[in-house]
Amino acid sequence: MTVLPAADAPIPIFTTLQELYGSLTIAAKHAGRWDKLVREFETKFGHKPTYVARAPGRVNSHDAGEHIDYAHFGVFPAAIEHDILIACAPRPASTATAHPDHHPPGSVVAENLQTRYTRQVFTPTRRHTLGDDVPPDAVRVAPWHLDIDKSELRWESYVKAGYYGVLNHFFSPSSTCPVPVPVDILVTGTVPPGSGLSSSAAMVVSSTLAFLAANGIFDGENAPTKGELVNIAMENERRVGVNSGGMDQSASVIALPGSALYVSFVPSLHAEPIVLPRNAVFVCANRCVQSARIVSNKAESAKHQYNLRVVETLGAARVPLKSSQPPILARKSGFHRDEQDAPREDLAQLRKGLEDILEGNVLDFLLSKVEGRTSITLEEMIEMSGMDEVQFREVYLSWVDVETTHFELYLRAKHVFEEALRVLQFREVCLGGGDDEESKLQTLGKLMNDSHESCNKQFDCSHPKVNDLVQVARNFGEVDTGRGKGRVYGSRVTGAGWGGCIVSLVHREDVDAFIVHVEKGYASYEGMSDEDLAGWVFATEPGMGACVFRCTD
Ligand code: NG1
Repeated sequence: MTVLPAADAPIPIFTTLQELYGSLTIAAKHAGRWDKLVREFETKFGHKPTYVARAPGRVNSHDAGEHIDYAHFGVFPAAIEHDILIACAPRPASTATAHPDHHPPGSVVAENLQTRYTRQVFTPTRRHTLGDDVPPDAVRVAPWHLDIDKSELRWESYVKAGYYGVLNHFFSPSSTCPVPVPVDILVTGTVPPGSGLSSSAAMVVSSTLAFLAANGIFDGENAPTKGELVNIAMENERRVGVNSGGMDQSASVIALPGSALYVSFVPSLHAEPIVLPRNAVFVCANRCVQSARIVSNKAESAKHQYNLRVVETLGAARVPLKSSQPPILARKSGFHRDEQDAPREDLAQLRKGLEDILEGNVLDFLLSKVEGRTSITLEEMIEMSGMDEVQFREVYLSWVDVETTHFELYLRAKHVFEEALRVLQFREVCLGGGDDEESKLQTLGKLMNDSHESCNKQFDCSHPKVNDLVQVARNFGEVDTGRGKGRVYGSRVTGAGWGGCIVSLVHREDVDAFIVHVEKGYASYEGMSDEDLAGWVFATEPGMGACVFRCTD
């Protein structure tokens, strides 16, 4: 039997929850939500769903690899059990009378099980970008368009973002699919929004899958592979204003139960499932405030947080080009290009290159010439880049909204290279057969702690409250569990940061005690019900990536 590389495998289609979750126990835990979703769909729309699309959130795992995916360095995420489910079906002509105005081809009626999210109805149109005198044919073949309101965070924007890619990839005039069908969808989810656990990618991936399924694309030859779905989902996510890397989409789509994924982006997307040490359990704890990236990509904070880091990181990669520094600094962009025949990245060479950079004084080039500060002004950055201002603005600033007087290239680059090296070390420890389990866990924990220090001090993407939570988690190492000192090996912020979740590496036998310790020790959890706490602090095993469930009677 030929084993397909993980990214080339087809999107799985299941008809039982046990197969889907890979475990009867987990399936039983979730069966109630699935039943409710299917029942509510019928109540709301008057017909049954044909498919449920599922996409999980992500923890960056097990763990090093924060803020390096958009610089095209490999990352090490895993999918979590928390997921977004979207029940969907083509709207039968017989129910058109229920929605008389909403039955044109491709129209969508979108509902959410959370009552605070209201029903949304929208229809894509073809939008040309030519002048006023447009021949009718030009409109017919123009790209599909959906209005996405980027001025505020709206739940349906993620649904529309997923649909956008389906329309433009599968319903182009040259494609074999004629016109999109009208679709009804119902959304529910358990990924806490804005927590660094990738709720946005899970929404976009599941929406993409739902529209593919409702349009019968899984029934034909056009069904995308997992890798293709990642690329479509990444493009889709950019429609909501985030120029993110591909880590979240890769984990959400390609993940396999029991493994984390080493995802590399150069020369093209490649995912390698890697089994973690047997006793390694990762526990997420939420600082109870949403991550800045999520609430902000269109609003204030992204301008001086996530999006600014993207510009600083790309700028740091660009600047040394002028001074003919090692080509490793010039990571190839656009990893989604299909370069299947290109040789895989040589990780030993990459590691050696990173070590050389970090040991030498290559990065000093990025330091400010002004005594006492490391950051540089825009003018200085343009000057160092060797580009003229118009060119520089076009390449680095025209597509992103940033607000700053200074750019911190040196510290950001140092974080990126050190973090990229930690990911390779993390991967090697997991793969290495030699060491005993305990010393493996200790090494992984140290890498996580180092990663947190770097996120906090060099990348400036932590938060005082997140640091408090990390400290509470690490203090478990001083607690007597009755079996000796608590075995927490490392703790760090996960995801974009500036709030959100931390993730801790804990010995399997100590997980329950660790959770109690964190729940009691972190001041913001005081007075919360057990049910709420269960949503804020939870252990997670690497879970299954996105899939489609075919509903049968
Ligand atoms: P979260 O915080 O889960 O949204 C974001 C980016 C990732 C990656 C991390 C930082 C999105 C969808 N995801 O993750 O690509 O850059 O931050 O490592 O924006």
